[in-house]
Amino acid sequence: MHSGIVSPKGIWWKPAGRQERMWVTVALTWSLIMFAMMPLWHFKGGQNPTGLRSRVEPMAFFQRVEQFVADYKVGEENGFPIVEPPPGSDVYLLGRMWQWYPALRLKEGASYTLHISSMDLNHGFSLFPVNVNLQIVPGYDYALRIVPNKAGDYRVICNEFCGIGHHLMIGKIVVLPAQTASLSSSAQATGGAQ
Ligand SMILES: [Cu+2]
Repeated sequence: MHSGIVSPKGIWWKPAGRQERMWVTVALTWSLIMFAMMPLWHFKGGQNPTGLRSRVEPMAFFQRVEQFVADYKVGEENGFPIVEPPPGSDVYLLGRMWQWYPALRLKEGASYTLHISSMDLNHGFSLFPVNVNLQIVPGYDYALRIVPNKAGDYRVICNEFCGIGHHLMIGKIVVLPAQTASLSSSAQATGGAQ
């Protein structure tokens, strides 16, 4: 019978063969490279979020979103507001079962502070077709300083399973080319008056 206390009899240990040593060396080297990549990527990867985050009650966040929509709404699509905030402003995006609210229209080359939060449960923000992924957690205002660098039609897809309508949870962000005349000047005027 084998026991962890009694040492086994006979020659039970042989030095590793050439192939085994080679593969252990390969695996060890690779794991050390990957280990070094973690801190390296933190400093060189250029992918870290800007780290502006704070706690917020879902209803308080909802009110900010509603104010944002009222201030900068420029149109509607199937009853869904399209919002074009002026460059430099705070932009709000709300995730809830099962939509991203509202649709955003941003300008290429302009900088914004994008606030994202959830009303109900965890959602995943992924920006298609570029590779941006964030966890959206209720109770937290997750803010990012962003500069859209390429005009186009983007989709926000929820990548965290959130129920029966999860696959329908698709939002819209349109980035207008830098030279386009802004539609928000009138919205800004009404926003300022409120
Ligand atoms: Cu979701």
